[in-house]
Amino acid sequence: MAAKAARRPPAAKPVLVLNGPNLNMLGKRQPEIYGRETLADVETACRAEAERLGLEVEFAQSNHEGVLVDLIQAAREKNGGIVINAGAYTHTSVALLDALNAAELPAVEVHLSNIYKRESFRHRSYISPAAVGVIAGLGTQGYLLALQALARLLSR
Ligand code: CA2
Repeated sequence: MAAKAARRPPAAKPVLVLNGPNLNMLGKRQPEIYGRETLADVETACRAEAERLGLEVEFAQSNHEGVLVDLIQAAREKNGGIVINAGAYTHTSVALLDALNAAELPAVEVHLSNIYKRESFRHRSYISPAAVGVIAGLGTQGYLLALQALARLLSR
């Protein structure tokens, strides 16, 4: 009889840290809102935190809604959870909401700024209904807190 293929438990799959439009500009413009750290600095900090937590991470950024949908669709098989800062698509994208719901993975929504302190159009998130939790206003620390939350959820 053929041996059953060993399946990796979901917790062993890497967490996808996904960033949306304009987040590649972090640290280069509007430091008064988004701080001085670059997206490369955020990736470095996430990798260090992930190592401390015993998680693997994959980091991605795109300015294109369809590319973000593709990455979320692929995550359903490849990843154990998602940390997502969807940037401005947070406030507009039914496509990202649908993709996150279809992925059926724990997702934590992160925003660097406190979106509730800003313009009213930023108060509405289309993707929050697909998230296990939302972190806003804590700068880049929000990504690390999101990884901590996922590490705990995935270890259950
Ligand atoms: O606070 C956040 O993390 C946001 O997701 C950032 C988005 C914004 O549209 C959301 O309402 C809240 C914007 C990301 C743009 O990032 C830049 C960073 C530096 C310079 C220019 C843009």
